[in-house]
Amino acid sequence: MPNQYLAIIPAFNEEKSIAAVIHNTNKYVNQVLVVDDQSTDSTRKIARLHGAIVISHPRNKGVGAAMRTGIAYAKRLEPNIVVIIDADGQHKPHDIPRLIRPIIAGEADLVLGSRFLYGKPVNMSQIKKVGNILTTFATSLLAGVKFTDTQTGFRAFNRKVLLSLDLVSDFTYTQEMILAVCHKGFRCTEVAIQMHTRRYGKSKVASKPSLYALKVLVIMFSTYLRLKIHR
Ligand SMILES: Nc1nc2c(ncn2[C@@H]2O[C@H](COP(=O)(O)OP(=O)(O)O)[C@@H](O)[C@H]2O)c(=O)[nH]1
Ligand SMILES: [Mg+2]
Repeated sequence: MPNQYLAIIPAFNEEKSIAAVIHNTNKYVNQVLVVDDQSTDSTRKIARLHGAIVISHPRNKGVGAAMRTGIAYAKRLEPNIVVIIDADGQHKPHDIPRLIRPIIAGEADLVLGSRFLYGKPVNMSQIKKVGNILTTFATSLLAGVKFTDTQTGFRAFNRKVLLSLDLVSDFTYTQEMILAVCHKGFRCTEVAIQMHTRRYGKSKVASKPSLYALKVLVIMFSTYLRLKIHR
């Protein structure tokens, strides 16, 4: 798939939102890849019906493991740009052109869609905001680059970043990917995006903010040590 754009969508029980996300994402990319984790609803079936390539794990492994699967598949396709977008409708596919613009312009290798670039999002709970600010502060410190939102699942990167990725955490990929990409000297930037309130289904990854923060801190520090050791 030379010169093309691929979207990776991690999905778990998103039958009410996945169709619109795939349909609208398809306007901006050549192929959509959905990584499902044994959803117990019709997510898989709906994703296939809407023309996505669907990979399904035999059991639920977590969004980090799903991203690893998606990246392994993407490496075989070697697209020019990979876009990651959530299946729950919280990101708007019409922001994709703005998200990938710095990559196309040759100004960045990884672009993060930040919900905090111009102030705090209004539709995020107070506890999630505090957790995000703390984990973003710690990630920025370890990465040596100032970010405003390292938890975002809306991001894009070029083929060089794709081929360099070697993620290990099952729980989440968001901070680990940033640390690895910065460590390798790639250029990272942020563009402002709006995050919309979930209309269907339930938040899973950060549904328990204190447990989320704890798991993320473990991932961040183990990633940091791993990168330092393998320098
Ligand atoms: N494949 C896979 N996707 C997941 C899993 N947990 C969440 N997701 C997807 O990852 C994205 C972000 O998850 P969500 O729970 O909304 O995260 P939050 O908004 O940070 O609370 C959504 O598209 C979910 O469907 C999982 O265990 N496996
Ligand atoms: Mg969400």
